[in-house]
Amino acid sequence: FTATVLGSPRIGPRRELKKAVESFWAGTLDAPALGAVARELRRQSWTDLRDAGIDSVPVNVFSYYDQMLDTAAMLGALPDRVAGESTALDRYFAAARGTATVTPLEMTKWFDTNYHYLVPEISPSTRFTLDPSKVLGEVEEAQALGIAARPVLIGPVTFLLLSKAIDSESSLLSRVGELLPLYAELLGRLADAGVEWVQIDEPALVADRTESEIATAGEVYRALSAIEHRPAILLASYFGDLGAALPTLAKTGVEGLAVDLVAGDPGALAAIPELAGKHLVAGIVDGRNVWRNDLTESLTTLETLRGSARSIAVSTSCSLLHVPYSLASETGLDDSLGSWLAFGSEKMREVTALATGLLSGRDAVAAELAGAAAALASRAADPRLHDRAIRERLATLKASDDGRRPAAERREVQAAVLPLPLLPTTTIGSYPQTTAIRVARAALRKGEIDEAEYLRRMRGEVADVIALQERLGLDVLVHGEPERNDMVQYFAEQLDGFFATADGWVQSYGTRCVRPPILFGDVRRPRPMTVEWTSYAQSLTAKPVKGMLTGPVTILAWSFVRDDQPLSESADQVALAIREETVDLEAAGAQVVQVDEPALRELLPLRAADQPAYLDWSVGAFRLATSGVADATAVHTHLCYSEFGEVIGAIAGLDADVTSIEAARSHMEVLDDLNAVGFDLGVGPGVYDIHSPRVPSVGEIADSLRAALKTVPAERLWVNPDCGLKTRGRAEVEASLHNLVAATELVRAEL
Ligand code: THG
Ligand code: ZN
Repeated sequence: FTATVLGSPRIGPRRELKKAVESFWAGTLDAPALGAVARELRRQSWTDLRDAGIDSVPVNVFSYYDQMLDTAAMLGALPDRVAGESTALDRYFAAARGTATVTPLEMTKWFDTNYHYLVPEISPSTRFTLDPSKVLGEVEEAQALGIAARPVLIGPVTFLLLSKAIDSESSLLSRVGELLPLYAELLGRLADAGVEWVQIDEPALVADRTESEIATAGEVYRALSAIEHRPAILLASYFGDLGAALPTLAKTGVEGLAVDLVAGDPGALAAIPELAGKHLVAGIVDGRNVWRNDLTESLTTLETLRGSARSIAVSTSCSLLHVPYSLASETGLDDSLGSWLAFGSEKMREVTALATGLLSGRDAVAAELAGAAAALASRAADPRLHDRAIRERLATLKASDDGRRPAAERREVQAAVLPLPLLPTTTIGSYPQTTAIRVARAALRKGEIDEAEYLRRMRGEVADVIALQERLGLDVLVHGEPERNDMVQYFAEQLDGFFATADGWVQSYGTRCVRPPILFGDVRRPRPMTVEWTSYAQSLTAKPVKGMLTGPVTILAWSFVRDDQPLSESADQVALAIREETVDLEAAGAQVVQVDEPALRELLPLRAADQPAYLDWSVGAFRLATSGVADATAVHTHLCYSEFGEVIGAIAGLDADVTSIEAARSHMEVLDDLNAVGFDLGVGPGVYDIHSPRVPSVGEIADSLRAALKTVPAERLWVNPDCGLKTRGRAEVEASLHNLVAATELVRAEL
């Protein structure tokens, strides 16, 4: 084959799958009807690819929830606790999202993307068995439509490396021998079905791996390629370079290798003599970002690779799961911005144009090359990408800013201007997005109410949340963020340099989607973004109200970013805008300003060698964003997604006066980790898990606090839930916070 993609989005161009699955959960759609929606989405996706000229179409990339969960189901590795559910689909969804009695699998980030996968649990009692029905079913369905189907599997190495070992200390990779016969049987079944190529994904091999892990991967693919009755194997990697694993894998008998030429280095391929016998699937169209491809430059790269491999197919760098379906629905784009972009459907056509150019010469695609070149030229020349004033201000500021005075000095000043009790209580920022809020937002969108009426209703919500917090007796209040949908979208809508899409949905996990804004130009804050809300809330209470902002790293992590300058430069520009906002909040009377960085961990590079530079610029951007306020103003931050690991040292580097952090599920262990890196600032370890609807008792919150006090002196300890409350119901929140305040009073009395 000559043109392909490594995978496709599956949620549906108008999020049809989300709606169908949620209806199934609600009991208003039955399983056969859900199956019909899914089948139609697959048909549409495959025929779109074929019609764009893709001559090998990935199948088995559809999923009702997640591809790792699908793989666990295929290998008989769903946890025992779902066995009681009555159908396979019920067992599948029970593992994904739990039931009244079953806890779901954990969810975590898929490499350095904003997609989350479910973490399979493998215990010594797990007996792997093959259930090939999903993949064989999709192959048959595609073949019936006359589609050249290439089934995609997650490979055994990645499956085990990304799973969680239960009741065992040894590496799960040692169990790969149990999976090999299952993959072997599956390859035979696929060959029986007439499949020519199978794609086996091993993205785990682009992260740092030990020699022994790489050796195991080599053995696995030597064994699988030694099987006689099987399709040709395309071993796929993405999100980076295979590095040391590349020569090992190239020496195995797999027929094809898919490599990421966007995140990885095409130069590394020339040094591998074994590639000469293989089909190289060159991932040169970025599957993670939305910029139109520089087709001329890509063709040059592809032409230089021609000598290294037996044959070359053009592809995306990774699955198109990570970009929206199509530009067609984005009507709010100006002509130039529109011409710079490529979403999923446009990327398919870039792939086929490059394949044609490579096969038949540049003249065959002259119009496509000229179109891309014109778009690139227009982008490079656009004044919105080069704001002299912003760049000069940033340079001056960076040269002159010496950051804040030492934390201990700040603490004294802050305690004098804002006396607080020991163990101050607060919440992270958001309160439940009530039905009234959603109704008002929908009515505004449909033009049923005007902006003034919308604002009036949102101010009513703020007043309710302030009254609630006063009734509960919390110490530092928030306005509750009723006016924000997604926090990143909210800021992007107000900053120059960002485009907020109308319909650019990307799956985040399960049926949940986000619309990442597009950072295309230099960032400027035309006017204050949050000051009116905070000031209004402050006018209703004598207690301090926190200003609530999102930090530069998180804004970038959840956006499509510029590819024409280093991410660190974009981060500094966003930091400058946030800094201006903190200064305005302070001028309006805010004594506490919170700048959240929940995604600090997410952008961490996959390879250790690249991590120090990232931590340096990301921490630098946060400090730039927060060092504009006076010593008397307390800077708070909030981090979530428990596994802090390599970023724990950076948390101290942020130098925030108070850090609230997810800790409830890790039983306060994170506090020991913070101590170990010398962290001595204020800390609010989440005292209960907001991801569950359960109301924590006074006793258990008090126990959490007593546990925290073993590691953190009372003078530095804050009391808060472990994340924002927007996904929770009003009644649970009220009951939980009531207990939080009661527990705090109990423990204060013991001090
Ligand atoms: N915003 C963005 N990215 C994120 C999060 C976020 N990535 C990590 C984490 N939080 C993912 N969590 C969620 C949680 C809920 C939803 C999406 C991602 C969600 N989405 C709505 C849906 O799919 O129905 C749509 C939301 C909207 O209308 O904007 O509920 O917080 N960027
Ligand atoms: Zn959080």
